[in-house]
Amino acid sequence: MNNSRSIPSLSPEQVTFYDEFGFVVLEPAFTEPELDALRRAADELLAQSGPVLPDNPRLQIESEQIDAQPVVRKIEPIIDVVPALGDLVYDRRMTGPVAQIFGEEGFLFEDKLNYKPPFIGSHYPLHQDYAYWQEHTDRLVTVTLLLDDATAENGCLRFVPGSHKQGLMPRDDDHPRHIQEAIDDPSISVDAPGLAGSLVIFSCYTAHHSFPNRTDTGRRAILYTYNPAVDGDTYPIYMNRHTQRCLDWLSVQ
Ligand SMILES: O=C(O)CCC(=O)C(=O)O
Repeated sequence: MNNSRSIPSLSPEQVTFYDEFGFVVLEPAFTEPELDALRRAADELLAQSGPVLPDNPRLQIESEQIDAQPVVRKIEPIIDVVPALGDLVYDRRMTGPVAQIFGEEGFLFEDKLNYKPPFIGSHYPLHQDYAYWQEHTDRLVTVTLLLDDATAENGCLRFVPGSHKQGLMPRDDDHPRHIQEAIDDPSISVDAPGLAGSLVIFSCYTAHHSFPNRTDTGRRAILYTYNPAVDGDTYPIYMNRHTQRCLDWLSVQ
């Protein structure tokens, strides 16, 4: 764990940008050897998360297959599977910007790794994460660490600038968490590309989505969401329940 406080977090301009638009992309904060180690951790996570079956509670699976094989879209939670992913949670490069935004330290709230695989990586419809988390504090901030370059072509995150100031937006009748189709207009959101090692930080109210990945390389990203320390360490109750369900499922395979 790297808790050095000398690492600069957000500049005044980045704070202003985040306050105004609800997201900010930071220059790469991780070196190539560190990224390689994390990419290996992402591979190990895939290998250790159990069979790629639709009822594996740790996995989301792409609807398209590659060579008639199912392909993982997302794994959640992740920190109990690979120690290097647990070590990253309180790395100051992840938590420094969050502490600056909260004005106090944060606790991990949720952890996941999105794979966005080559050729078949699917889109994410426009949504606000808080729609999923309404029974919790709404002071939640997600730090996305890009393991690969994220581009418009491979389906980088896209945000609706300023949407974090609007509260929860009207949602689809068919899907209680997706923002109404009428609002799901690509022209209201902007690409947030970044080089591998960059951090993409956004509020739980910032509406976001991503387009499919039709390129020949994956676009992996680790997403850790934090809550302010004043709201307590909810992970042992909220997320560990899900972790236990994943472990129980695996134990009977
Ligand atoms: O990785 C992406 O493209 C979107 C991620 C996202 O919106 C989510 O996991 O909630």
